[in-house]
Amino acid sequence: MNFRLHTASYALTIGLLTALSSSALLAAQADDIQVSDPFTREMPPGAFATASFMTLSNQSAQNIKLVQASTNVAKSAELHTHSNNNGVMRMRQVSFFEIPAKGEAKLQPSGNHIMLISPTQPIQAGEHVTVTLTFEDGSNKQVNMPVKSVMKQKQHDHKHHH
Ligand SMILES: [Cu+2]
Repeated sequence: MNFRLHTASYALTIGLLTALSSSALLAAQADDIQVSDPFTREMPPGAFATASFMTLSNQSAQNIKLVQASTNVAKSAELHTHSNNNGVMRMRQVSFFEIPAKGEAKLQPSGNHIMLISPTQPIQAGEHVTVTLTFEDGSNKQVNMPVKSVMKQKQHDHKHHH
């Protein structure tokens, strides 16, 4: 072993440690979130908004907040929750959905959902739309999802307020 080789292996070790620690520090929240069963509800004729649903699973040991959403098929997207006031379902905008560490958050009809507002094109069953999720650290996740017809939801939609 000569001195030069020692120096090289030392530098390599330091380099590996640096790479490992910086990748751990820079791990994006979007990479810790897995999305399953995403879908967007078909928009009835004349409607000005529809909603997207999915299950978000957090693989990490930290709670992660979903703070924003956007889509390629509507002017804006908002995070909404539902509350039941004496039998009347009402929606309101919230600033985040929290996905618990090693847990999941379900976005589902009559619960939390992503509201797609002012669609820029018809959103019909059989099509696909993309919803981009933004997490607290600024990292993004694009979710491609089918549009499904959910006629049973129609009655419920009439009680939505925007
Ligand atoms: Cu809504």
